Amino acid sequence: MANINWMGWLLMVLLVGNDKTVPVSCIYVDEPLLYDTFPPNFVWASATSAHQIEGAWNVDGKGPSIWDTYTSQPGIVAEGATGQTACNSYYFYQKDVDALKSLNVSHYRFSISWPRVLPDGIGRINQPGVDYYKNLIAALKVANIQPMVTLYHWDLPQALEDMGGWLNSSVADWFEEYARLCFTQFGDDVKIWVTLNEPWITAWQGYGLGVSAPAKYGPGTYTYQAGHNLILAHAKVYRLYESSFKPFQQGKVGIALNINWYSPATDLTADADAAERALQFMGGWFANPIFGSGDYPSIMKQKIGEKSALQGFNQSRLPEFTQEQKIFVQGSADFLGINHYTSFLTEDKPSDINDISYEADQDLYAYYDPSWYGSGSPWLKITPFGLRNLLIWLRDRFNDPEMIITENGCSDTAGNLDDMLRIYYFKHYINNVLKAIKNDGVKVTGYTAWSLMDNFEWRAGYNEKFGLFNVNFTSPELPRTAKASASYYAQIIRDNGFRTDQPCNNYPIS
Ligand code: PNW
Repeated sequence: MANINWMGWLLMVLLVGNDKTVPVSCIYVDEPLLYDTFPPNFVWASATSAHQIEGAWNVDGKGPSIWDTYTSQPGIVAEGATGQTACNSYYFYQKDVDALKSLNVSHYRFSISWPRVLPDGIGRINQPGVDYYKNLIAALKVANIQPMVTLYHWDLPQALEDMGGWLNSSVADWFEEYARLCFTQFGDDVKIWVTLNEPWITAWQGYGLGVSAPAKYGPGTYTYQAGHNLILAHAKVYRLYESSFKPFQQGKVGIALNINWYSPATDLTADADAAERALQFMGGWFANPIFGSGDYPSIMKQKIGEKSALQGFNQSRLPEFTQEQKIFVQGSADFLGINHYTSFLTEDKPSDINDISYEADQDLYAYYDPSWYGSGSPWLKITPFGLRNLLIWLRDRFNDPEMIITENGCSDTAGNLDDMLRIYYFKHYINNVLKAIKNDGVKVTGYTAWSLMDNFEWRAGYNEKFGLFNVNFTSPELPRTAKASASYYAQIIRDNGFRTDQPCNNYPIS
């Protein structure tokens, strides 16, 4: 036992300490757990997305996506990696279903590749692509696992990007046509739909900073235009489902927003305001129109409006919703999906007025507390308290919506099977969800672990591994092997919560 602890400590330092040294005393100090169970029928899931796992990027009639285009350029993705093969789930989906079965999950969150079913984005249907998802759903049914399906996880058909992509307001009509096809083809079996995965990433990284496909650069302008079209496209698809499919398919439709937690760095009111502003700019940007007033947060309208005027724009860089659009958008979701990973400390800090960007518009400085544990991703620090705080914040700001955690998880770079760091992460984040439900009365109805398996982690390639299952990428069969965290997660699901006599729940790390 002593030996195992020592090994664990070493591994922990190796995994956690790749960008700093973790004080040894921190490693064994666990936050006290709440030993209790989740509500009956709680949704337990794990997730992937099409481009990250499917491979088969150009077979059976699939059209190229903006990520296929983006990763074909040299120097973009770490080590020139691409999603061309990835986990080859287009062929090996039964392995994924087997892995899911061993986790005891009730649901599998996966995404449909838009260009696989509509190679040109609109028009011509690619039947082999439709059949692939039918086969996957059928295999899930045999395993008694329900699908939770994301319509858009970043892989826009290149043909639509060639017409302006998310900057073209016609994108709402294109997205509606695609969604209608999916609801028609798969809606008898899919009862939980997610329209968009993380519109924040598309708007800010895809069209603002240009560090994600389609790599357009307009940090203070395109960002908000893309965001606006994303919200309207989401609402259009919600209304389509509500009027034409919900009456007989009886599912729910939501949106998955990635929202960090922001704590004030000090007791100063200015820093508390800065933290609130950061949350509003990240979460409120999309949640306020859909779950709140039907419009952007007032702090965004004020800041961007004032700065735009000083910068010589003749109108705000933040587009306006018409009265009809506000009514159309408000209430356009049955649940709020939350992708949550990490937290920041926040200070008030006025930006340079010549800096025309979404980031500068916020007038703040956000950073990580150096005492927080790291992970395999530079942006991901382990802060379980953040998830509970975020859930409470969302409940209070957006009318106590039903929430599903649509992603939560942690990376390492080793992909080791003895993944104590990930067990630590899941234990404490999931326990904070339980506390939010039991102690704070937040309406969370499901939890999704990101990710089912190591996969194509976008610009980080295959270096940052989020999987509950290891994938051996050097073997052509791409075998999936359960990590220790997979057994731990399966145990939590089996118990529907935290039991005192579950060894991992008593022993702090493993
Ligand atoms: C999510 N952040 O992206 C995506 O939905 C997944 O496809 C991805 O694999 C996963 O998280 C891990 O990265 C995020 O900077 C990217 O806060 C960045 C952030 C959050 C989520």
